Amino acid sequence: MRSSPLAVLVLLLQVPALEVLAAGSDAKGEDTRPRTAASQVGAPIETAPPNVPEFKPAFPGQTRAPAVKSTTAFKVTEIATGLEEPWAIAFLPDGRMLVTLKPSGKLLIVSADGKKSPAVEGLPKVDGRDQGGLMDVELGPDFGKSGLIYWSYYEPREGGNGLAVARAKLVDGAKPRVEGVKVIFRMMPTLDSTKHAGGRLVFAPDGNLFVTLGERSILPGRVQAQDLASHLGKIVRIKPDGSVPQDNPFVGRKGAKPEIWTTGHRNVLSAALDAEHKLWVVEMGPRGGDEVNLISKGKNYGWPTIGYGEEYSGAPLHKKTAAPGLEQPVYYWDPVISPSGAVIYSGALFPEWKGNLFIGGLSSTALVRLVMAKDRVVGEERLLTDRKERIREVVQGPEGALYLLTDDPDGKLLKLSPR
Ligand SMILES: [Ca+2]
Repeated sequence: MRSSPLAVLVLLLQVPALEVLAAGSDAKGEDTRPRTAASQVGAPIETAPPNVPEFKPAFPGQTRAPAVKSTTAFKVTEIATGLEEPWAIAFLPDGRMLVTLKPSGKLLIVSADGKKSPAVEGLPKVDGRDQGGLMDVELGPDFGKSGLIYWSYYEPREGGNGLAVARAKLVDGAKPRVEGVKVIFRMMPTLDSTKHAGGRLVFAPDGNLFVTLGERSILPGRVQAQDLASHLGKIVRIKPDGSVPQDNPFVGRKGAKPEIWTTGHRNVLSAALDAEHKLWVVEMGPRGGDEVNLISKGKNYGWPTIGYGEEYSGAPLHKKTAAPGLEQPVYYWDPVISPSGAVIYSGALFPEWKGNLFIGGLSSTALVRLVMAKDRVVGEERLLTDRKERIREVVQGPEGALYLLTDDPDGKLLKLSPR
């Protein structure tokens, strides 16, 4: 007999997106034909006025892409509840999941039917105030042999904190623990801030590790996003042992941090590789300025010089949206979605989603789906809006379902699979 320790609640998806489509397409009349993956309406899913109407997109489709609607019916299963502000999921080879809890710094192992392990022992203390704590977790590329896992966290330091990345051997069992903890990267300088330290980890197929960072929100940090002597506001690329790949773009430049891969970022909480191994990130922007960026070695993504948003006070932030030598975002949102967590779908369960960029939305309380073509966004859908939950993380499970975490003191681990 099989029994689950938790009642598994299966919610059938409603079709709120269709209602939004109808509301957004009233100029053309409601389209009542059956919709297919290819059927799009011209109106964007976003109907609220922009915060910064004076800023216009650099090219058609850079914002407010046409609304699209998934045709594959799916269900949402609550795998686990009672997770205190969970942040990230990493799948173990046997289908269990490592799940991080941000403020407490706890790492749990959660089984496919929702059983939680005791907290993994041996992780260093985190600064769990505000946006800080234990962030991402990933298996090392050689996990099968080494058992190494990697995680990012706000490291308490003299004079403040900073993002750190550590690795250790996971020792599984009834009382799981880590052994041989080594801090392999420390974002410098240390600042006294509880915000904007990034923290997403992505292993590239060549074994190098991308770590996304942020500029700490406070003004002394913000200006460092353009400073090669600082890690703040950068994406860095390191080897699994923390050493610097010699083909990093600023290796050998006097005064530059050699770990830097790209510059000019505000706070990157979402990163994913596509089928061609290109790195995509989604940046938490200012008011009216969340961005999707396609990351290329050595490029400058503009923060705080250019952008499409404004200060949350409403004060102007950028004189211009474009400047020579500064990259344009592939896509931006005004109003914002507050992105956190992203995956590019490659599974077999939802053929119509292949190559789509999924993003967890916090303030937007949605799972945002972007349909991509030739490195541009050609369609946008907001899923799960009926649940009204802040979505912190989205990953693809080994069988091709999507797994999500909700951002809440009573956070949930959700599975999204075909009905
Ligand atoms: Ca930018």
